Amino acid sequence: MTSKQKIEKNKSFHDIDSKKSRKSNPSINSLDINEHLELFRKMYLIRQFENACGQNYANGNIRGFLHLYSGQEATGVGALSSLKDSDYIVTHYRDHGHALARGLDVNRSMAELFGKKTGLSKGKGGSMHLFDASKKFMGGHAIVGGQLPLAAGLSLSQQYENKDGITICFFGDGSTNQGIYHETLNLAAVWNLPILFFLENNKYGMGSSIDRVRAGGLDFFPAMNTYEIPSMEVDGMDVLAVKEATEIAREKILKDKKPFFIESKTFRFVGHSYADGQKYRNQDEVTMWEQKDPIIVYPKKLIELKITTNREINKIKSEVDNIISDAIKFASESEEPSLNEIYDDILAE
Ligand SMILES: Cc1ncc(C[n+]2csc(CCOP(=O)(O)OP(=O)(O)O)c2C)c(N)n1
Ligand SMILES: [Mg+2]
Repeated sequence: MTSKQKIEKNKSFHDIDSKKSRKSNPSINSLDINEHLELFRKMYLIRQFENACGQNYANGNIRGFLHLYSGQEATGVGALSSLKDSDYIVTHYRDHGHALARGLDVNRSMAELFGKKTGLSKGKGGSMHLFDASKKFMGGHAIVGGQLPLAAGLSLSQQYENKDGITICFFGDGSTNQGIYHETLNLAAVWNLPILFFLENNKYGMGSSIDRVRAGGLDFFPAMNTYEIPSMEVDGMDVLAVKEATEIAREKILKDKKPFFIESKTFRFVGHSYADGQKYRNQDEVTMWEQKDPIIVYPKKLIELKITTNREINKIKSEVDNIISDAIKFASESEEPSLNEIYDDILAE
């Protein structure tokens, strides 16, 4: 039985045996080689983008806060690969991975981090505010949990205007102790909004481990019973599992006309932000999660199964490395925003 059938069989999505779904190999044969390579390409693009951001932060080209997505690539790429052009995306401040997975321009993303005029938000938003309405990518939000009601509003517009599509809202475990999290879940359930709540549970909110700050255990998805929102857990280090889970969730949302909740168990390999000594976790834990690194594990599996070759993987890597070098060049050579524009695009009521 495939994991999809297994999930369908469950009346309640809360019953899913997470251990089995983690071990299962969801749909490796249901994708063709190009789809596999595209998933790998996107994950590798994100990792290299983040590595380049780290270097350019250290040398002063990028300023302000910098939160890297390294380690969580399978989650962002898996989820966004199952969405359609008609779907809205709203996310938190750890947003570079989602932006690149959605296909936002790499040069303009990097230029935004460099604070340049050519950036996605004209250089005035920076790392936490990547935005591209033409791709229905509605930010990049710095206030923890602040994106949840915005996403609910977008999904309400889809419902009200009878538009095709759903809204996906990414958020971290840290936002689940914000009042607005519970308010949004409640209202979305009451109004039957076409929204996919997508929790990236990386076990830490800054230096706070969830077992220190959460009542009710390490799993968040069972609590969705309270809101009567169907939910499921997925291995966030397995791009295929996340892709499949999101596909199922999207179909369910549109068919049943109800919200859905996915909890993706993942891990950030780096500190909360660039300047984080990580004294709150030990190296053994990091090393354990690094064994699941999707940038290593996924191509290894594809090569073992003879779906692709080492040569093909290396070719993708060198193409991506060139894209990143070009993006750094583009960002470095772009102009700063002019002082005359400082008050443009600002709305205060
Ligand atoms: C309302 C609010 N409170 C506090 C902060 C400071 N802050 C920034 S990130 C963060 C932790 C969020 O953790 P989580 O949601 O788990 O996301 P992760 O960093 O793990 O991706 C906090 C407390 C903030 N930005 N907004
Ligand atoms: Mg977290």
